Amino acid sequence: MKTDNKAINSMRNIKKDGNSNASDYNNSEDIKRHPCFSVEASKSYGRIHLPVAKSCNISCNYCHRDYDCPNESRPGVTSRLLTPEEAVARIYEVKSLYNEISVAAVAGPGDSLADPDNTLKTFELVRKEFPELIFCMSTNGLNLKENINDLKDADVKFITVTLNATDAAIASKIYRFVNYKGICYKGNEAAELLLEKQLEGIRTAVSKGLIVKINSVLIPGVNDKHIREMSESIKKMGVYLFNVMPMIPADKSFFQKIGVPAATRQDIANVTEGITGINIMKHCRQCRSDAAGLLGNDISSKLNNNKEKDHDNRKCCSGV
Ligand code: CLF
Ligand code: SF4
Repeated sequence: MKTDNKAINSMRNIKKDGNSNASDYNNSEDIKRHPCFSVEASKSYGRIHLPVAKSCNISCNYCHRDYDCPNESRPGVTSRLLTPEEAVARIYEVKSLYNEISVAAVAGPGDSLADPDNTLKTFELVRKEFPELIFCMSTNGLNLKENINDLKDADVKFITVTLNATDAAIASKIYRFVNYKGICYKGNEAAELLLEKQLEGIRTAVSKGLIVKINSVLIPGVNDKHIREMSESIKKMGVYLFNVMPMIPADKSFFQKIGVPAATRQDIANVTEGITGINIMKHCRQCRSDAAGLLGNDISSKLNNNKEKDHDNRKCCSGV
């Protein structure tokens, strides 16, 4: 299978560059069972998202926190938060409906590392009950570097970072604020800080042997002309997979209010055409933060999930 051979070759090349560790072989085996990293795997293996991450620490202009994080999750649906203990029970519930679950992930509804304790506790509890599951996590990257060792210790193998620009001037049009260690940054300062932390986090994750995917939200008129340049940068960092997703501005988000249009699948095809040297994901479903089952046959609507709206709205220093 083309993608999986590429995966193994990519791992070998990383090893040649001395940029990875002894778990590489196991990692390539894991790719063959990860439905997002292998199209072939997505036909039979499912994933479960455990919505335990309540808060967020940045403000993306396409987001409104009445909804799931659009960086990894489809906006428009509010997921019920789970405690780490409930997350374990959720896996039993999902496996009773579809047993071929290979990946357990934390992907919102806020940022997985805004308050890392719940995320790490969830992985710890799940590992005790389900030793066979591969762990995956998505994040905006702000707190990634400082949590890498804990994530490694928790046996997380796959990390997705949402990186919408590698140019701070472009990033400054995408984020309203960044709240880092209790201090609120805005404008260029926020964009530069977030970008610095994202790049440090990505490089550290790769150097520690984690398999990294970059999600980029394609925002018409904002970062669409920048995607190719980004692909060159992330290739050099050892990122394994690049997933360009169409922006679907959340209801009441800043971009929706000022009329930035949603991107289309054709826009994605146009901007990714001709990119080489990095795997391009083409089967993303922009799933919600409580998604479960096969990518092509989500069973989350069958779960005990009473859609209560109980996750935080973010607060910045100015109370935005
Ligand atoms: Fe979930 Fe993301 Fe892990 Fe997959 S989803 S945290 S890498 S287990 Fe997959 Fe869903 Fe697309 Fe994400 S289809 S939104 S890429
Ligand atoms: Fe919204 Fe935070 Fe996700 Fe950005 S990272 S889309 S602000 S939840």
